[in-house]
Amino acid sequence: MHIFLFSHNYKLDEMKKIQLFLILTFTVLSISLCAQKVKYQKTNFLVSGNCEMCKTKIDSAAKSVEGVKNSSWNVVNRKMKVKFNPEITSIDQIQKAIATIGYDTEKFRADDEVYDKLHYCCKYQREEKK
Ligand SMILES: [Cu+2]
Repeated sequence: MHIFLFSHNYKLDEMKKIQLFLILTFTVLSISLCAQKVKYQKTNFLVSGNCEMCKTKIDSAAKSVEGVKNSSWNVVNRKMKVKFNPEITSIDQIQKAIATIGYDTEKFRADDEVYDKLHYCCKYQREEKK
């Protein structure tokens, strides 16, 4: 009788230990998964434009895209720098958003209609349509 009880209890203890071990493992795993930081991607591309007014519009168009962390367009060399979360958005989506408001990017050309409506000092020199 005694021996049976002992062995029974012993098995229970082992089970509890295994259970505890499993719970701990899962807890540590889930915590480390939650704590994983967003890995932002950086990209550079050219965007046509002329002035500070263009800059305000281009930057706000890029920032309006969900997943864009920050963006900065350089009025002198027309280079756009964007930092974004590649799990939420893409380079194409960001360039499209800029082209939508009238500014040509490397990959997308703005609609002529939208370009024509730009403020006269923002009408940048455009490459001929191919
Ligand atoms: Cu402008």
